[in-house]
Amino acid sequence: MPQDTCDIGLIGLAVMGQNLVLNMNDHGFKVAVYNRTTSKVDEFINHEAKGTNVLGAHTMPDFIASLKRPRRVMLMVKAGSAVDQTIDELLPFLEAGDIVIDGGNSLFTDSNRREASLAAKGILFIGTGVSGGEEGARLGPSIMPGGNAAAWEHVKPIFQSIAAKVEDGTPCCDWVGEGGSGHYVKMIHNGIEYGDMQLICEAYQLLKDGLGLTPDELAGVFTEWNKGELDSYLIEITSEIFAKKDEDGSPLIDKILDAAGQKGTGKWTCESALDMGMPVTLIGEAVFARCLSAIKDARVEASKVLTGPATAKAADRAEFIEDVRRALYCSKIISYAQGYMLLSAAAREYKWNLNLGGIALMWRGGCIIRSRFLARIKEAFDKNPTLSNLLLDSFFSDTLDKYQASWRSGCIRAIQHGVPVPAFSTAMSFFDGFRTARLPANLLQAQRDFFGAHTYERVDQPRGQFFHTNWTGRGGRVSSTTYTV
Ligand code: NBP
Repeated sequence: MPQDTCDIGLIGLAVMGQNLVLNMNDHGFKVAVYNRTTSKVDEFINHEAKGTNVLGAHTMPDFIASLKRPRRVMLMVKAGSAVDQTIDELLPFLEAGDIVIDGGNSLFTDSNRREASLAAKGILFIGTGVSGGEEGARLGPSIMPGGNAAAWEHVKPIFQSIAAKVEDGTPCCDWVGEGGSGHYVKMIHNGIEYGDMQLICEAYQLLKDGLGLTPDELAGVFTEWNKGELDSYLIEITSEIFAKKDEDGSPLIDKILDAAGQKGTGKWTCESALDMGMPVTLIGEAVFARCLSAIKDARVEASKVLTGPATAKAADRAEFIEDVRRALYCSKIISYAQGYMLLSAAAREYKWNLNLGGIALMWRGGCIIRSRFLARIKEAFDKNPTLSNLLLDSFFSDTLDKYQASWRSGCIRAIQHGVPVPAFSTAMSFFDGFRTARLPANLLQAQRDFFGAHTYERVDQPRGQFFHTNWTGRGGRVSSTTYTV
Protein backbone atom coordinates (compact mmCIF):
# COMPACT_ATOMS: atom_id res chain seq x y z
CA MET A 1 0.00 0.00 0.00
CA PRO A 2 1.55 3.39 -1.01
CA GLN A 3 2.60 5.56 1.97
CA ASP A 4 1.93 9.27 2.56
CA THR A 5 0.29 9.86 -0.81
CA CYS A 6 -3.38 10.54 -0.09
CA ASP A 7 -4.77 14.03 0.46
CA ILE A 8 -7.56 12.84 2.72
CA GLY A 9 -8.95 9.62 4.16
CA LEU A 10 -12.63 8.79 4.61
CA ILE A 11 -14.10 6.22 6.96
CA GLY A 12 -17.69 5.03 6.41
CA LEU A 13 -18.61 3.78 2.96
CA ALA A 14 -22.40 4.07 3.10
CA VAL A 15 -24.32 6.29 0.68
CA MET A 16 -22.91 9.66 1.88
CA GLY A 17 -19.32 8.50 2.29
CA GLN A 18 -19.11 6.83 -1.12
CA ASN A 19 -20.50 9.83 -2.95
CA LEU A 20 -18.27 12.32 -1.13
CA VAL A 21 -15.22 10.22 -2.02
CA LEU A 22 -16.17 10.16 -5.71
CA ASN A 23 -16.78 13.92 -5.61
CA MET A 24 -13.33 14.51 -4.06
CA ASN A 25 -11.74 12.22 -6.65
CA ASP A 26 -13.45 14.19 -9.47
CA HIS A 27 -11.85 17.34 -8.10
CA GLY A 28 -8.36 15.88 -8.26
CA PHE A 29 -7.89 14.82 -4.63
CA LYS A 30 -6.43 11.43 -3.83
CA VAL A 31 -8.63 9.72 -1.26
CA ALA A 32 -7.99 6.69 0.94
CA VAL A 33 -11.03 4.80 2.22
CA TYR A 34 -11.74 2.46 5.09
CA ASN A 35 -14.93 0.89 6.43
CA ARG A 36 -15.64 -1.21 9.54
CA THR A 37 -17.00 -4.00 7.36
CA THR A 38 -13.98 -4.29 5.07
CA SER A 39 -15.78 -6.21 2.33
CA LYS A 40 -17.49 -2.89 1.52
CA VAL A 41 -14.09 -1.38 0.77
CA ASP A 42 -13.50 -4.01 -1.91
CA GLU A 43 -17.02 -3.69 -3.29
CA PHE A 44 -16.57 0.06 -3.58
CA ILE A 45 -13.10 -0.10 -5.13
CA ASN A 46 -14.23 -2.74 -7.64
CA HIS A 47 -17.49 -1.08 -8.63
CA GLU A 48 -18.36 2.59 -7.95
CA ALA A 49 -14.70 3.66 -7.60
CA LYS A 50 -13.33 1.45 -10.39
CA GLY A 51 -10.93 3.41 -12.60
CA THR A 52 -10.51 6.24 -10.06
CA ASN A 53 -7.49 7.15 -7.90
CA VAL A 54 -9.27 6.05 -4.71
CA LEU A 55 -7.18 3.77 -2.51
CA GLY A 56 -8.84 1.11 -0.35
CA ALA A 57 -7.41 0.04 3.02
CA HIS A 58 -8.31 -3.07 5.03
CA THR A 59 -6.75 -2.02 8.33
CA MET A 60 -6.64 1.20 10.28
CA PRO A 61 -2.78 1.30 10.31
CA ASP A 62 -2.64 0.88 6.50
CA PHE A 63 -5.30 3.53 6.08
CA ILE A 64 -3.46 6.07 8.26
CA ALA A 65 -0.08 5.29 6.72
CA SER A 66 -1.43 6.16 3.27
CA LEU A 67 -2.22 9.77 4.29
CA LYS A 68 -0.08 12.88 3.81
CA ARG A 69 0.70 14.88 6.96
CA PRO A 70 -1.10 16.48 8.69
CA ARG A 71 -3.46 13.56 8.23
CA ARG A 72 -6.99 14.54 7.33
CA VAL A 73 -9.48 11.83 8.32
CA MET A 74 -13.16 12.33 7.58
CA LEU A 75 -15.78 10.17 9.31
CA MET A 76 -19.09 9.49 7.54
CA VAL A 77 -20.38 6.88 9.97
CA LYS A 78 -23.70 6.68 11.76
CA ALA A 79 -24.12 9.56 14.21
CA GLY A 80 -23.81 8.74 17.93
CA SER A 81 -21.61 6.14 19.59
CA ALA A 82 -20.18 4.95 16.23
CA VAL A 83 -18.34 8.29 15.95
CA ASP A 84 -16.76 7.91 19.40
CA GLN A 85 -15.83 4.30 18.72
CA THR A 86 -14.20 5.20 15.41
CA ILE A 87 -12.28 8.11 16.99
CA ASP A 88 -11.07 5.76 19.76
CA GLU A 89 -9.85 3.30 17.13
CA LEU A 90 -8.10 6.05 15.19
CA LEU A 91 -6.36 7.78 18.08
CA PRO A 92 -3.44 5.35 18.62
CA PHE A 93 -2.33 5.99 15.03
CA LEU A 94 -2.66 9.80 14.98
CA GLU A 95 -0.12 12.44 16.02
CA ALA A 96 -0.37 16.07 17.15
CA GLY A 97 -1.62 18.34 14.37
CA ASP A 98 -3.63 15.61 12.60
CA ILE A 99 -7.22 16.46 11.80
CA VAL A 100 -10.38 14.46 12.48
CA ILE A 101 -13.52 15.60 10.65
CA ASP A 102 -16.94 14.28 11.59
CA GLY A 103 -19.29 14.80 8.62
CA GLY A 104 -22.29 12.94 10.03
CA ASN A 105 -25.41 14.44 11.59
CA SER A 106 -23.93 14.55 15.08
CA LEU A 107 -25.55 16.34 17.98
CA PHE A 108 -23.69 19.64 18.48
CA THR A 109 -23.07 18.99 22.17
CA ASP A 110 -21.23 15.79 21.19
CA SER A 111 -19.10 17.88 18.81
CA ASN A 112 -18.41 20.42 21.58
CA ARG A 113 -17.20 17.53 23.72
CA ARG A 114 -15.15 15.85 20.96
CA GLU A 115 -13.47 19.10 19.96
CA ALA A 116 -12.37 19.78 23.53
CA SER A 117 -11.19 16.24 24.28
CA LEU A 118 -9.23 15.92 21.02
CA ALA A 119 -7.69 19.39 21.45
CA ALA A 120 -6.30 18.17 24.78
CA LYS A 121 -4.46 15.47 22.80
CA GLY A 122 -3.22 17.93 20.15
CA ILE A 123 -5.66 16.60 17.52
CA LEU A 124 -7.68 19.19 15.58
CA PHE A 125 -11.38 18.37 15.33
CA ILE A 126 -13.90 19.63 12.81
CA GLY A 127 -17.60 18.85 13.15
CA THR A 128 -19.24 19.59 9.84
CA GLY A 129 -22.78 19.49 8.59
CA VAL A 130 -23.09 18.05 5.09
CA SER A 131 -26.41 18.62 3.37
CA GLY A 132 -27.88 17.61 0.05
CA GLY A 133 -28.35 13.88 0.49
CA GLU A 134 -26.90 11.40 -1.99
CA GLU A 135 -27.01 13.69 -5.01
CA GLY A 136 -25.55 16.63 -3.11
CA ALA A 137 -22.69 14.52 -1.78
CA ARG A 138 -21.88 13.35 -5.32
CA LEU A 139 -22.27 16.64 -7.21
CA GLY A 140 -21.86 19.41 -4.66
CA PRO A 141 -23.22 19.53 -1.11
CA SER A 142 -23.59 22.43 1.25
CA ILE A 143 -20.83 21.99 3.84
CA MET A 144 -20.94 23.70 7.25
CA PRO A 145 -17.64 23.14 9.11
CA GLY A 146 -16.93 24.30 12.64
CA GLY A 147 -14.51 23.33 15.40
CA ASN A 148 -10.79 23.91 15.79
CA ALA A 149 -10.03 26.90 13.54
CA ALA A 150 -6.39 25.81 13.11
CA ALA A 151 -7.67 22.91 10.99
CA TRP A 152 -9.59 25.05 8.51
CA GLU A 153 -6.72 26.01 6.20
CA HIS A 154 -5.89 22.31 5.76
CA VAL A 155 -9.35 21.24 4.65
CA LYS A 156 -10.58 24.45 3.02
CA PRO A 157 -9.26 23.67 -0.50
CA ILE A 158 -10.88 20.24 -0.49
CA PHE A 159 -14.21 21.28 1.00
CA GLN A 160 -14.62 24.42 -1.09
CA SER A 161 -13.78 22.48 -4.28
CA ILE A 162 -16.36 19.76 -3.71
CA ALA A 163 -19.11 22.04 -2.34
CA ALA A 164 -22.02 23.39 -4.38
CA LYS A 165 -21.46 26.83 -5.90
CA VAL A 166 -23.86 29.76 -6.20
CA GLU A 167 -24.28 31.61 -9.52
CA ASP A 168 -21.13 33.72 -9.10
CA GLY A 169 -19.05 30.66 -8.22
CA THR A 170 -18.93 31.25 -4.45
CA PRO A 171 -18.78 27.87 -2.69
CA CYS A 172 -21.59 26.89 -0.33
CA CYS A 173 -18.99 26.17 2.34
CA ASP A 174 -17.19 28.49 4.70
CA TRP A 175 -15.90 28.38 8.24
CA VAL A 176 -18.85 28.52 10.64
CA GLY A 177 -17.18 28.96 14.01
CA GLU A 178 -15.86 27.31 17.15
CA GLY A 179 -16.73 24.02 18.91
CA GLY A 180 -19.88 22.30 17.73
CA SER A 181 -21.15 25.32 15.79
CA GLY A 182 -20.92 23.54 12.41
CA HIS A 183 -23.24 20.81 13.61
CA TYR A 184 -25.46 23.39 15.31
CA VAL A 185 -25.89 25.24 12.02
CA LYS A 186 -26.69 21.94 10.28
CA MET A 187 -29.25 21.20 12.99
CA ILE A 188 -30.91 24.58 12.42
CA HIS A 189 -30.82 23.89 8.67
CA ASN A 190 -32.67 20.63 9.27
CA GLY A 191 -35.16 22.31 11.60
CA ILE A 192 -35.87 24.94 8.96
CA GLU A 193 -36.24 22.13 6.44
CA TYR A 194 -38.95 20.60 8.67
CA GLY A 195 -40.69 23.99 8.71
CA ASP A 196 -40.47 24.54 4.94
CA MET A 197 -41.83 21.05 4.25
CA GLN A 198 -44.73 21.50 6.68
CA LEU A 199 -45.64 24.86 5.12
CA ILE A 200 -45.75 23.27 1.67
CA CYS A 201 -47.90 20.44 3.04
CA GLU A 202 -50.36 22.92 4.54
CA ALA A 203 -50.59 24.79 1.22
CA TYR A 204 -51.25 21.43 -0.47
CA GLN A 205 -54.07 20.44 1.85
CA LEU A 206 -55.66 23.86 1.71
CA LEU A 207 -55.61 23.92 -2.10
CA LYS A 208 -56.85 20.32 -2.26
CA ASP A 209 -59.59 20.44 0.38
CA GLY A 210 -60.55 24.12 0.25
CA LEU A 211 -60.40 24.61 -3.50
CA GLY A 212 -60.63 21.06 -4.81
CA LEU A 213 -57.45 21.07 -6.90
CA THR A 214 -56.33 17.77 -8.41
CA PRO A 215 -52.70 16.59 -8.29
CA ASP A 216 -52.21 17.66 -11.93
CA GLU A 217 -53.59 21.12 -11.13
CA LEU A 218 -51.39 21.27 -8.02
CA ALA A 219 -48.36 20.40 -10.17
CA GLY A 220 -49.22 23.40 -12.34
CA VAL A 221 -49.63 25.74 -9.35
CA PHE A 222 -46.30 24.70 -7.83
CA THR A 223 -44.53 25.00 -11.19
CA GLU A 224 -45.82 28.58 -11.41
CA TRP A 225 -44.82 29.34 -7.81
CA ASN A 226 -41.33 28.08 -8.54
CA LYS A 227 -40.89 30.79 -11.16
CA GLY A 228 -41.35 33.56 -8.57
CA GLU A 229 -40.20 34.50 -5.09
CA LEU A 230 -40.88 30.98 -3.75
CA ASP A 231 -38.30 29.55 -6.20
CA SER A 232 -36.65 26.72 -4.26
CA TYR A 233 -35.63 23.08 -4.43
CA LEU A 234 -38.52 21.94 -2.22
CA ILE A 235 -41.18 23.75 -4.29
CA GLU A 236 -39.60 22.33 -7.45
CA ILE A 237 -39.62 18.71 -6.26
CA THR A 238 -43.16 19.16 -4.92
CA SER A 239 -44.44 20.01 -8.41
CA GLU A 240 -42.67 16.90 -9.73
CA ILE A 241 -44.20 14.77 -6.96
CA PHE A 242 -47.73 15.92 -7.88
CA ALA A 243 -47.11 15.11 -11.55
CA LYS A 244 -45.78 11.60 -10.86
CA LYS A 245 -48.11 8.76 -11.84
CA ASP A 246 -48.26 5.29 -10.33
CA GLU A 247 -47.99 2.23 -12.59
CA ASP A 248 -51.77 2.27 -13.14
CA GLY A 249 -51.59 5.87 -14.38
CA SER A 250 -53.19 7.44 -11.29
CA PRO A 251 -51.37 10.09 -9.20
CA LEU A 252 -48.81 8.41 -6.94
CA ILE A 253 -49.27 11.06 -4.23
CA ASP A 254 -52.79 9.75 -3.51
CA LYS A 255 -51.41 6.25 -2.84
CA ILE A 256 -48.86 7.31 -0.20
CA LEU A 257 -49.81 6.77 3.44
CA ASP A 258 -50.08 10.00 5.44
CA ALA A 259 -47.88 8.98 8.40
CA ALA A 260 -44.63 10.95 8.54
CA GLY A 261 -41.31 9.72 9.89
CA GLN A 262 -38.52 11.75 11.46
CA LYS A 263 -34.95 11.17 12.48
CA GLY A 264 -34.68 13.68 15.31
CA THR A 265 -32.89 16.78 14.08
CA GLY A 266 -36.14 18.80 14.14
CA LYS A 267 -36.69 17.67 17.72
CA TRP A 268 -33.11 18.65 18.61
CA THR A 269 -33.76 22.15 17.22
CA CYS A 270 -36.86 22.47 19.41
CA GLU A 271 -35.03 21.16 22.47
CA SER A 272 -32.31 23.74 21.94
CA ALA A 273 -34.95 26.45 21.43
CA LEU A 274 -36.58 25.50 24.74
CA ASP A 275 -33.20 25.43 26.49
CA MET A 276 -32.41 28.85 25.06
CA GLY A 277 -35.90 30.29 25.76
CA MET A 278 -36.35 31.20 22.09
CA PRO A 279 -39.85 31.07 20.55
CA VAL A 280 -39.07 28.87 17.54
CA THR A 281 -42.73 28.00 17.24
CA LEU A 282 -42.95 27.11 13.58
CA ILE A 283 -40.37 24.33 13.67
CA GLY A 284 -42.05 23.12 16.87
CA GLU A 285 -45.39 22.90 15.08
CA ALA A 286 -43.72 21.14 12.15
CA VAL A 287 -42.35 18.47 14.48
CA PHE A 288 -45.72 18.06 16.23
CA ALA A 289 -47.52 17.91 12.87
CA ARG A 290 -45.37 14.88 12.01
CA CYS A 291 -46.27 13.38 15.40
CA LEU A 292 -50.00 13.96 14.75
CA SER A 293 -49.69 12.41 11.30
CA ALA A 294 -47.99 9.36 12.80
CA ILE A 295 -50.98 8.50 15.05
CA LYS A 296 -52.90 7.48 11.94
CA ASP A 297 -55.12 4.86 13.57
CA ALA A 298 -56.29 7.30 16.25
CA ARG A 299 -57.06 9.91 13.58
CA VAL A 300 -59.04 7.45 11.51
CA GLU A 301 -61.12 6.57 14.60
CA ALA A 302 -61.62 10.24 15.48
CA SER A 303 -62.64 11.08 11.91
CA LYS A 304 -65.68 8.83 12.39
CA VAL A 305 -66.81 10.76 15.47
CA LEU A 306 -65.66 14.36 15.17
CA THR A 307 -67.06 16.57 12.43
CA GLY A 308 -65.75 19.78 10.91
CA PRO A 309 -67.52 22.67 9.16
CA ALA A 310 -69.63 21.99 6.06
CA THR A 311 -68.02 24.66 3.92
CA ALA A 312 -68.48 24.53 0.16
CA LYS A 313 -65.34 24.52 -2.00
CA ALA A 314 -64.18 28.06 -2.74
CA ALA A 315 -65.06 29.55 -6.12
CA ASP A 316 -62.55 32.42 -6.32
CA ARG A 317 -59.76 30.21 -7.58
CA ALA A 318 -57.09 32.79 -8.49
CA GLU A 319 -57.57 34.78 -5.29
CA PHE A 320 -57.57 31.63 -3.17
CA ILE A 321 -54.32 30.39 -4.71
CA GLU A 322 -52.67 33.77 -4.22
CA ASP A 323 -53.77 33.91 -0.55
CA VAL A 324 -52.20 30.51 0.02
CA ARG A 325 -49.00 31.50 -1.80
CA ARG A 326 -48.65 34.64 0.26
CA ALA A 327 -49.44 32.81 3.50
CA LEU A 328 -46.71 30.34 2.61
CA TYR A 329 -44.19 33.06 1.79
CA CYS A 330 -44.89 35.16 4.89
CA SER A 331 -44.82 32.08 7.14
CA LYS A 332 -41.49 31.12 5.61
CA ILE A 333 -40.11 34.56 6.46
CA ILE A 334 -41.25 34.09 10.06
CA SER A 335 -39.70 30.61 10.22
CA TYR A 336 -36.30 31.83 9.05
CA ALA A 337 -36.47 34.80 11.41
CA GLN A 338 -37.13 32.38 14.28
CA GLY A 339 -34.29 30.10 13.16
CA TYR A 340 -31.93 33.06 13.08
CA MET A 341 -33.08 34.17 16.53
CA LEU A 342 -32.06 30.75 17.79
CA LEU A 343 -28.71 30.88 15.97
CA SER A 344 -27.96 34.25 17.53
CA ALA A 345 -28.96 33.04 20.99
CA ALA A 346 -26.74 29.95 20.62
CA ALA A 347 -23.84 32.12 19.46
CA ARG A 348 -24.21 34.20 22.65
CA GLU A 349 -24.63 31.15 24.87
CA TYR A 350 -21.69 29.16 23.48
CA LYS A 351 -19.53 32.20 22.60
CA TRP A 352 -19.40 31.32 18.92
CA ASN A 353 -18.53 34.08 16.51
CA LEU A 354 -21.07 33.15 13.82
CA ASN A 355 -21.23 34.85 10.44
CA LEU A 356 -25.02 34.95 10.03
CA GLY A 357 -25.02 36.21 6.43
CA GLY A 358 -22.35 33.66 5.49
CA ILE A 359 -24.57 30.88 6.86
CA ALA A 360 -27.40 31.94 4.52
CA LEU A 361 -24.91 31.81 1.66
CA MET A 362 -23.85 28.26 2.63
CA TRP A 363 -27.50 27.22 2.34
CA ARG A 364 -27.96 28.90 -1.05
CA GLY A 365 -26.88 25.81 -2.98
CA GLY A 366 -26.45 22.08 -2.56
CA CYS A 367 -28.81 21.63 0.37
CA ILE A 368 -32.48 20.79 0.74
CA ILE A 369 -33.57 24.31 1.77
CA ARG A 370 -31.73 26.02 -1.11
CA SER A 371 -33.79 28.86 -2.48
CA ARG A 372 -33.73 32.27 -4.05
CA PHE A 373 -35.07 33.61 -0.75
CA LEU A 374 -31.79 32.92 1.08
CA ALA A 375 -30.06 35.58 -1.02
CA ARG A 376 -32.38 38.11 0.67
CA ILE A 377 -31.15 37.00 4.09
CA LYS A 378 -27.53 37.36 2.99
CA GLU A 379 -28.32 40.85 1.66
CA ALA A 380 -30.00 41.82 4.93
CA PHE A 381 -26.89 40.91 6.95
CA ASP A 382 -24.59 42.52 4.35
CA LYS A 383 -26.60 45.73 4.76
CA ASN A 384 -26.54 45.52 8.54
CA PRO A 385 -24.17 42.95 10.09
CA THR A 386 -25.60 43.66 13.57
CA LEU A 387 -29.23 43.26 12.50
CA SER A 388 -31.04 42.13 15.65
CA ASN A 389 -33.94 40.40 13.90
CA LEU A 390 -34.54 39.57 10.23
CA LEU A 391 -38.10 40.91 10.45
CA LEU A 392 -36.67 44.39 11.05
CA ASP A 393 -34.86 44.41 7.70
CA SER A 394 -36.82 46.58 5.27
CA PHE A 395 -37.17 43.88 2.61
CA PHE A 396 -38.84 41.49 5.07
CA SER A 397 -40.90 44.08 6.96
CA ASP A 398 -42.16 45.58 3.66
CA THR A 399 -43.07 42.14 2.30
CA LEU A 400 -45.00 41.21 5.45
CA ASP A 401 -46.76 44.56 5.31
CA LYS A 402 -47.67 44.17 1.64
CA TYR A 403 -48.87 40.54 1.94
CA GLN A 404 -50.38 40.71 5.40
CA ALA A 405 -54.06 40.93 4.43
CA SER A 406 -53.74 38.01 2.02
CA TRP A 407 -51.76 35.96 4.58
CA ARG A 408 -54.54 36.52 7.16
CA SER A 409 -57.12 35.61 4.55
CA GLY A 410 -55.24 32.35 3.85
CA CYS A 411 -55.36 31.45 7.55
CA ILE A 412 -59.05 32.39 7.82
CA ARG A 413 -59.88 30.28 4.77
CA ALA A 414 -58.15 27.30 6.41
CA ILE A 415 -60.18 27.73 9.59
CA GLN A 416 -63.41 28.10 7.61
CA HIS A 417 -62.70 24.91 5.69
CA GLY A 418 -61.53 23.01 8.77
CA VAL A 419 -58.08 22.45 7.26
CA PRO A 420 -55.30 22.25 9.87
CA VAL A 421 -52.59 24.86 9.30
CA PRO A 422 -50.49 24.79 12.48
CA ALA A 423 -47.44 26.33 10.81
CA PHE A 424 -49.31 29.07 8.93
CA SER A 425 -51.20 30.04 12.05
CA THR A 426 -48.29 29.91 14.48
CA ALA A 427 -46.37 32.16 12.08
CA MET A 428 -49.28 34.60 12.12
CA SER A 429 -49.52 34.49 15.92
CA PHE A 430 -45.78 34.98 16.28
CA PHE A 431 -45.92 37.98 13.96
CA ASP A 432 -48.78 39.48 15.96
CA GLY A 433 -47.00 38.74 19.22
CA PHE A 434 -43.61 40.05 18.14
CA ARG A 435 -45.04 43.32 16.85
CA THR A 436 -47.10 43.91 20.03
CA ALA A 437 -45.45 46.24 22.51
CA ARG A 438 -47.76 45.20 25.37
CA LEU A 439 -48.77 41.56 25.62
CA PRO A 440 -51.12 40.15 28.28
CA ALA A 441 -48.19 38.82 30.29
CA ASN A 442 -48.97 41.53 32.88
CA LEU A 443 -52.01 39.41 33.80
CA LEU A 444 -49.88 36.28 33.76
CA GLN A 445 -47.43 37.84 36.18
CA ALA A 446 -50.31 38.91 38.40
CA GLN A 447 -51.65 35.34 38.42
CA ARG A 448 -48.21 33.96 39.29
CA ASP A 449 -47.84 36.45 42.10
CA PHE A 450 -51.39 35.76 43.29
CA PHE A 451 -51.03 32.00 43.74
CA GLY A 452 -47.28 31.60 44.23
CA ALA A 453 -45.90 34.94 45.42
CA HIS A 454 -43.63 34.88 42.36
CA THR A 455 -43.44 38.72 42.25
CA TYR A 456 -43.70 41.06 39.26
CA GLU A 457 -41.99 44.09 37.78
CA ARG A 458 -43.90 47.38 37.36
CA VAL A 459 -44.18 49.63 34.32
CA ASP A 460 -43.63 52.68 36.56
CA GLN A 461 -40.43 51.34 38.17
CA PRO A 462 -37.01 50.42 36.70
CA ARG A 463 -36.60 46.87 35.28
CA GLY A 464 -35.09 44.41 37.72
CA GLN A 465 -37.07 45.55 40.75
CA PHE A 466 -39.60 42.96 41.88
CA PHE A 467 -42.81 43.54 43.83
CA HIS A 468 -45.23 41.31 45.65
CA THR A 469 -48.84 42.11 46.45
CA ASN A 470 -50.90 40.48 49.15
CA TRP A 471 -53.83 39.98 46.73
CA THR A 472 -56.38 38.58 49.18
CA GLY A 473 -55.28 40.13 52.40
CA ARG A 474 -54.78 36.59 53.74
CA GLY A 475 -51.24 36.00 52.38
CA GLY A 476 -47.98 36.68 54.19
CA ARG A 477 -45.24 39.17 53.33
CA VAL A 478 -42.74 36.58 52.04
CA SER A 479 -42.29 36.20 48.27
CA SER A 480 -40.93 33.28 46.28
CA THR A 481 -37.45 33.30 44.76
CA THR A 482 -37.61 35.01 41.38
CA TYR A 483 -36.44 33.07 38.40
CA THR A 484 -36.90 33.38 34.70
CA VAL A 485 -37.74 30.54 32.35
P1 NBP B 1 -25.41 5.52 7.88
O1 NBP B 1 -25.86 6.59 8.79
O2 NBP B 1 -26.37 4.47 7.50
O3 NBP B 1 -24.11 4.82 8.53
C1 NBP B 1 -23.52 3.70 7.93
C2 NBP B 1 -22.02 3.73 8.11
O4 NBP B 1 -21.69 3.78 9.50
C3 NBP B 1 -21.39 2.47 7.56
O5 NBP B 1 -20.15 2.78 6.98
C4 NBP B 1 -21.21 1.64 8.82
O6 NBP B 1 -20.20 0.67 8.72
C5 NBP B 1 -20.79 2.70 9.78
N1 NBP B 1 -20.88 2.30 11.18
C6 NBP B 1 -21.94 1.97 11.96
BR1 NBP B 1 -23.65 1.85 11.36
N2 NBP B 1 -21.61 1.68 13.21
C7 NBP B 1 -20.28 1.81 13.26
C8 NBP B 1 -19.34 1.64 14.29
N3 NBP B 1 -19.72 1.32 15.52
N4 NBP B 1 -18.03 1.84 14.00
C9 NBP B 1 -17.65 2.17 12.76
N5 NBP B 1 -18.50 2.36 11.73
C10 NBP B 1 -19.79 2.19 11.98
O7 NBP B 1 -24.77 6.14 6.53
P2 NBP B 1 -25.15 7.43 5.67
O8 NBP B 1 -26.62 7.48 5.37
O9 NBP B 1 -24.19 7.45 4.53
O10 NBP B 1 -24.85 8.63 6.63
C11 NBP B 1 -23.56 8.89 7.19
C12 NBP B 1 -23.68 10.08 8.11
O11 NBP B 1 -24.10 11.22 7.32
C13 NBP B 1 -24.75 9.93 9.18
O12 NBP B 1 -24.36 10.62 10.34
C14 NBP B 1 -25.96 10.60 8.60
O13 NBP B 1 -26.85 11.08 9.58
C15 NBP B 1 -25.31 11.75 7.83
N6 NBP B 1 -26.10 12.24 6.69
C16 NBP B 1 -26.83 11.40 5.91
C17 NBP B 1 -27.54 11.91 4.83
C18 NBP B 1 -28.35 10.99 3.94
O14 NBP B 1 -29.07 11.52 3.07
N7 NBP B 1 -28.22 9.69 4.06
C19 NBP B 1 -27.51 13.28 4.55
C20 NBP B 1 -26.72 14.10 5.35
C21 NBP B 1 -26.02 13.59 6.42
P3 NBP B 1 -20.60 -0.84 8.32
O15 NBP B 1 -20.64 -0.85 6.84
O16 NBP B 1 -19.48 -1.63 8.89
O17 NBP B 1 -21.93 -1.15 8.95
